[in-house]
Amino acid sequence: MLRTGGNRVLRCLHRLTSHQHTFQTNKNMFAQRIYHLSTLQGLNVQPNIQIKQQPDLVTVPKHITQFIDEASRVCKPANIHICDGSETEYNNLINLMVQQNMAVPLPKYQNCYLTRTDPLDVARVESRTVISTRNKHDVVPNGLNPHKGALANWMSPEELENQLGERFPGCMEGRTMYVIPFSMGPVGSSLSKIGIQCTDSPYVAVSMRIMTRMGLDVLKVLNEDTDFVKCLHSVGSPINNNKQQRLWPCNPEKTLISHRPESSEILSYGSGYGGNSLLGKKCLALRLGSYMAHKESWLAEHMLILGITNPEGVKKYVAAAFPSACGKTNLAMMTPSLPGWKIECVGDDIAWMRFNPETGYLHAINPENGFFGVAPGTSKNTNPNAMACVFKDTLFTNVAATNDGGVYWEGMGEKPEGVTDWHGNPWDGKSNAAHPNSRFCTPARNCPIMDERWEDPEGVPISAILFGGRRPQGVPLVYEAYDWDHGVYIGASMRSEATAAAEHQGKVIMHDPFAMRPFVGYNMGQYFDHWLSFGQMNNVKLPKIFHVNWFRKNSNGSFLWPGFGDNIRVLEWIMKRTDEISPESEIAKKSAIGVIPKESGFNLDNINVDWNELFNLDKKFWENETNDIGNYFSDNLGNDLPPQIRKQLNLIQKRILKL
Ligand code: SAT
Ligand code: MN
Repeated sequence: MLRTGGNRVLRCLHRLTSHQHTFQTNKNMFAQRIYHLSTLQGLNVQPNIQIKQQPDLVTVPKHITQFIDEASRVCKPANIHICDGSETEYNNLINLMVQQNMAVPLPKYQNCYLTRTDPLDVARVESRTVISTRNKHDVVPNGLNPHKGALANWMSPEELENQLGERFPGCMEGRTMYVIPFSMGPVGSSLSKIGIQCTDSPYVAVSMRIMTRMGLDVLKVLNEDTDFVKCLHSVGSPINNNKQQRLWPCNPEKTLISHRPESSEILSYGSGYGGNSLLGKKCLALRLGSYMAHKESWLAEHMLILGITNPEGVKKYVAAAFPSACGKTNLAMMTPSLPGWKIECVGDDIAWMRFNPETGYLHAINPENGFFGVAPGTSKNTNPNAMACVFKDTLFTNVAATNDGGVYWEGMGEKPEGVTDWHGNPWDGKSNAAHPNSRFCTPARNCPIMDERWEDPEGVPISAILFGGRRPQGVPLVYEAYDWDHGVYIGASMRSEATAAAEHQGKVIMHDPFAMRPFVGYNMGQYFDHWLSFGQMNNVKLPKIFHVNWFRKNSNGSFLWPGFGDNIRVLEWIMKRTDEISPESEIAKKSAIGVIPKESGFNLDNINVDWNELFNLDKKFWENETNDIGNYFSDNLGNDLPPQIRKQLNLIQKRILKL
């Protein structure tokens, strides 16, 4: 039985991948169809087409209706709802979630809601995230002794077909399938990419409206030639299967987040949360994005983008890669502690960048339309701009609630009385009130410091790229690469303490090249090569590359650097360095690991820090560090490691000997 069901879906899903073929064999079946924008009941495509009359008609190109047809044929939803992205639709969906106890209104704020997920569905699941290509080597480098989960997980096309066949047939029974047309990047920009996500989760539909440009505007720009990414998502909990329905439907045992970069498809099953289900974000903008970027000579990166204006009015843009939950949102929205300085936000998580032939600069756009930020630790002190956005039009997930209709999380400020924890139980004051990976999902337009060019289809010119992570030991506050290859080495050798953004337990220091370890859509060795290749380009203004670490601790376990608004001091030094060529200057000097600031050339007005400890380079630490990095490269990349990266490692190891 299962076999038959599986085979049927195999064929259907196969057709999803090759619409050329579908078009030829089903020419008559797929006559151009006009979809009517639907209300909540939606329209029922299978088996009888019941079209609810609406005043607004949109003609959807055939290759797109084919995808919707195929998705509905396989998943068998009770209704189909084509999302128009309107406010009315958003409100209707939210009301539906409230009726179904999937969302709770937060009357203390304006248009804010709280959702609590199943405790088994709280973060990205890297162990069940796979990339499927014909050749394994297109995804997995030739490591000599690959560490499990160290780089992308590959699955063969045959195995994936089987896995999908066990999951998707009938998975939406009894549910509505929402069809979400979305654009990553401004609608119509040549840098943007279109996706169509079919999902049975209203939570995903409303979140996608916040995080992407979604709805009618996208449908209107589609034509017969529009490439789009096919995104199919199900919570994996059909209503007609007689199993007890959970308030937050999911299927943790069967979760699988799969990507087929060669046919631009994402198929995600079993999880309703975050990067597992909002498929425009990590799946499209990073995994498929990096794959496309490699082919098309651009970069899709896990980076925030910000503008810095100094007291003289000079403005520069910077992009920075840190792993998930390491403070990208805080840096992107920083309130500088130094007078006269201004930070403006372009994006907090993802940057799509390409060299602009006219300016020669690397231009970056933020493909997203909102922030899916970590709530714990966000406060009026640490990120007043985030606090200014999240109390209107925001969907909170897994934070705690207060009895006056507000929210609470660790590090938000004073502990209120009468808190309900993220499980929905009275808080005992000891366990976590909010889940460490609890989030706010809020539109970018709410942020008071959005940069005036944040939606510029040309992007903003990047002068510096920062790499960083949580490094309690050994790694100084800031250092600068000697040249492009050294900078690429610094990205490749990034490490950071694990956070709650994925399933990793404990505070282990993980290797995380370019903060892209969970997000690279192709062979990491080729990805390093791709970065190196920009160093060979003519007529380009390469950004300078830096490494930063706000998290170094002293022997008592206290942070050596105040961080947050004081990080402007580091940005000030970086901004000055983007105008200097020589590694040695009034403000900079050489070190074993890169160019570091001179104490006299760094703004320490009105703060007290232990400069020597902050910049101390310990020979033993750096010997171990570079050995670990060398082993990581051999184990996981083997002969796919570009020789230039090995050369940089050797150069640093030689310099360290002299420490
Ligand atoms: O869940 S997300 O992938 O969106 C958050 C993150 O890991 O950065
Ligand atoms: Mn992220």
